[in-house]
Amino acid sequence: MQVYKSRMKLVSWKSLTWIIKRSDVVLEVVDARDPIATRSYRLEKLVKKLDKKLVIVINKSDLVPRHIAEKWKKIFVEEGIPTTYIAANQHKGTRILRKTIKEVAEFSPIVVAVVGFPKTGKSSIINALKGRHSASTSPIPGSPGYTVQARLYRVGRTLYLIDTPGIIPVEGGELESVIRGKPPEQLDDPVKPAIQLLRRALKYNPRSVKEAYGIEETDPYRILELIALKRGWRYKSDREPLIEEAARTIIRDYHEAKLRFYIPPEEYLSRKRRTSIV
Ligand SMILES: Nc1nc2c(ncn2[C@@H]2O[C@H](COP(=O)(O)OP(=O)(O)OP(=O)(O)O)[C@@H](O)[C@H]2O)c(=O)[nH]1
Ligand SMILES: [Mg+2]
Repeated sequence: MQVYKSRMKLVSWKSLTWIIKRSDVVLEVVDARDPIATRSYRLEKLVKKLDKKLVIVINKSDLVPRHIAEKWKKIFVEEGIPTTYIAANQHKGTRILRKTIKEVAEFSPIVVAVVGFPKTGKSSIINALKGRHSASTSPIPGSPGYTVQARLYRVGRTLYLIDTPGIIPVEGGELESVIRGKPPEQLDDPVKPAIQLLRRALKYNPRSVKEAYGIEETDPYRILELIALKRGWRYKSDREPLIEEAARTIIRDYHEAKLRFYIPPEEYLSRKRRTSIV
């Protein structure tokens, strides 16, 4: 297994502000599997303050049923934000995205900043809009190909896209901050987030663990042990299962969508209803 020791670079809010100031439209890229945890209210506020146009792009929509992507789109549109969904790696949804960008921008040429948490598919969206692979991409945070610095790409004659490194994931809840903020190799404790991921996977798609690992077990800790044993990962000292390595595998497999589940929009809606009553 390859281990990437390089320090991951994220975009600072200072440079993000600089980039947004120079843009007309900001695409906030979220992951269709969990759009709320990969959404940044801080970014949305910043875009509003700088008087720029915001578009939410729900990417990786191939990983959720179509009606789920539609529902998320409806939710965000009702919140007043133009939204489209896309499967960037399959170049699906690009025509509507292009149309949405042109509708919200008031003039041409249009400068568009593509912004979002690490690994939401910002660079893939640029490639999909360009129609060929120009921006480098990668599956795991910090692995070779992730975006290290902002870069401008031209698409056609009137569209300029700025690719950016991931935003520091401080808001998406602890799990997203941990798994998107560092390469899995650099996590001091990969077991805690992996257990959280497994709990979610089992809750939202009870078959996910069986499908990914052929293991029929519902205790997350035991699942880690079984994965380690299956792959022969043991501590040299006492031959106990090396669960840290199994935990890193879980995190990688979530990024690569081998561990498949998604958060249903209803959960967000009922939470919203509850908090608006209080
Ligand atoms: N299933 C699926 N995978 C996608 C999609 N778009 C991108 N990916 C994958 O997600 C991973 C991350 O994509 P990138 O385009 O590198 O994401 P990024 O947001 O630019 O990542 P950073 O630059 O590291 O912040 C890659 O492995 C892509 O192949 C999509 O629509 N569907
Ligand atoms: Mg990138």
